[in-house]
Amino acid sequence: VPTADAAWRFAQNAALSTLPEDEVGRITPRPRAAHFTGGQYRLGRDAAVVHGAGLDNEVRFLRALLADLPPGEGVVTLAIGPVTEAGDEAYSLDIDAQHVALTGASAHGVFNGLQSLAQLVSPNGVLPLGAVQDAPRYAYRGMMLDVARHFSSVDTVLRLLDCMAAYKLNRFHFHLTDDEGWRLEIDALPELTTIGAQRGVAYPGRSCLPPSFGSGAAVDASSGSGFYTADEFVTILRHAKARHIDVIPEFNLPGHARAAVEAMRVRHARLVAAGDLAGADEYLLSDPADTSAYESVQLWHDNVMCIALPSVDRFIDTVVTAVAALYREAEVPLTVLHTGGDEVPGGAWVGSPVCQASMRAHGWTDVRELRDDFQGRCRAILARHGIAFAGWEETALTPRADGVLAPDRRQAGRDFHVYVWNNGGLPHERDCATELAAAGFDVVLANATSLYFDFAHAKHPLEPGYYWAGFVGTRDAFDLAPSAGITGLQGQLWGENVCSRARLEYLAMPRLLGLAERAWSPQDTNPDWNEFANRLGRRELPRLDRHGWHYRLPPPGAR
Ligand code: TNX
Repeated sequence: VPTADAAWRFAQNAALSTLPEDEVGRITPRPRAAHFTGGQYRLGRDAAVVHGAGLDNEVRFLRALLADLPPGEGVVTLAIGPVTEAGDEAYSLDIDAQHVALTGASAHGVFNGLQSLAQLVSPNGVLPLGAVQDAPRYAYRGMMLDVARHFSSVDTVLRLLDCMAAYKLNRFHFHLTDDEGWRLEIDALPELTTIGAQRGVAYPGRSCLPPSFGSGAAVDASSGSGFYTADEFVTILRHAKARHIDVIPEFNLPGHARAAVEAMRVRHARLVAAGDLAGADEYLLSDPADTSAYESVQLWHDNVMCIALPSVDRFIDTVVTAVAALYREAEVPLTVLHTGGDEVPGGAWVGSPVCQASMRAHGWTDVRELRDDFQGRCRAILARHGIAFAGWEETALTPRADGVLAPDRRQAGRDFHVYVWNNGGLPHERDCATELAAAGFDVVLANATSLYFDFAHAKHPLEPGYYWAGFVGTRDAFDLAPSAGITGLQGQLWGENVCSRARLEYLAMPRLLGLAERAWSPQDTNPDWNEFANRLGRRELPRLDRHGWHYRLPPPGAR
C-alpha cells in the first residue's frame, strides 16, 4: 500500500502543477452544489444523534463514523423530508455553528449524505461550515465482479461493497458463473458446486486462459476454486442492502457455460450408473450426440448449452427458483436477473441431432431462430417469477435483412436490460448504446474502452491486465462522454486477472473513482481532470490508505 505521501505523485503527475486548495473539491463524486463559508464545526465521538423514523440503518452508519473521532460533543440530525434536488437519492447537508443537519428524500438519500459527511470530516472531527445539495446523474451506478474465473472470498466481496457505497455506487452485478466455475450453491443441484466450483477437478491441467491471451499475469491452474454457500450469499445480499446496493446476479448462458454443462454431465453419468435413466435426463444441458465444432473466444469447444433440450428450461427454472428463495431470505426483492448471452461461438448447435430435430419441427432454417426462441423462453421463465431479463448486448441485437446488426425491436422494452460492452459494436461507428436506448431498451453502458477495469492501467511490461481493447487509465473512465438515453454506467472487473484481493483492489482503484464521478456528477462539457486528479491525490487516496485499500499509482513521470 503506498503512503499518503506517495499519493501526491498522482496529482503531480496528472496535473504537472497542483491547484490552490480552494480550487479543489472536498467531495468525490463531486456534488451538484456545495458552498463552504469558512469557519469550522467540531464533532466528537459523543455527539448526540437526533433522527426521525425509518433511519435505524443510517443511524448505525453514523454512529460508526462518530466512533472513529476523538472524544467530544456535537449534534447531528438525520431526517427524511423535502430537499432541493429531485429524486429519492437526493440529500441536503447543512453544517452551521450549532449542528449538522442531514435530510434525505429517502433513507437512501440520507445514506448518500452520510458518505459526503464522512469525506468532509477530518480525522480529528473538524467540519467546514457550509451546505451541500446533491443528487445523482444516473439511477444506475454499478460495478461488476466476475468470481467465476477466480473466486473472491466473502470478505473480499463485502469490502468491495463497502468501497462502492463510499463512492455512492448503487448496483453490484455479480458474475457468478462462467466456463471456469459456478460459484453459488444450489441445494437441488449439488454438482454445480461440488464439480463446477472446483477448477482443479473439473479442468485438470488447464489454466483459466491460455497464456497467449492478452498480457495477463500468469494464472495458477490450482487457484480460484470456491463457492458461496446459500448462507454466505444471503450475508452478501444483506450487506449490500444495508448500503442501498442492489445485487444483480448473473448466470451466464447459453455460452460461457462450461462449468454448468460439465457439472450436469457428471450428474447425468452418475444417475445412469445408478440405473436412474429418467432422473439422469432431468437436468442434462448437453446433447451427447452433438458433433458441432466451434471455438469460443476463450478457446473452449464444449461451453454451450444445448438449448433445444427441455431439461435446459428446467435447469434455468430450478436455479431461478433457488436464487429467488435466497433473496426472500435476505428480505430483498429480486427484480432483475442477468442471463449473460455474450460471445456464443458460431457453429454451436449445427451438429446436434436434438437441435436439428427441433428446428425441423418448427420449420426453422437458421440457428438464430432457435436462439431467439430460447431467449423468449428464458424471458418467460423469469417473468413467471416476476423478474426482469438482463443480458449483454448480443441478446438485444439482431442482423437486419442486409446482414448489418441493429437493435431487435421485437424484444425492446424497459423490462429488458441491455449491458453494452462494445459500444462501437455496430457498423459505421454507430453508437450501440444510444441506438438500443432509442429503440426502447433499458441500457447500461459498460464499454470495454472506458470501463473494463480488468485491463492494464497503462502500457507497461509490469502492469497486470488484458489490453484487447486498449489500456484503461483512470482518466479514460473520467473522460467518458456517455451515450444518450442510457440508465447508467458500470465498471467491469472480469476475473481472469483478479487472482487476489490485492490485485482486485489494484485493478479497481483509482479507476472506480473516475467511474463514480462520471456516473454521479453533472457532466461539464470540459471535465476538469486537473481538479479531479488533485482531489484524488490530496483527499481520496490518503483515505484509501487509511482503510488499507490497494490502488495503482503511475510510475514517476508517467500517466
Ligand atoms: C470479454 S466482453 C468477455 C469476458 C472476458 C473479458 C476479459 C464480454 C461480455 N465478455 O468473458 O472475461 O472479455 O476482458
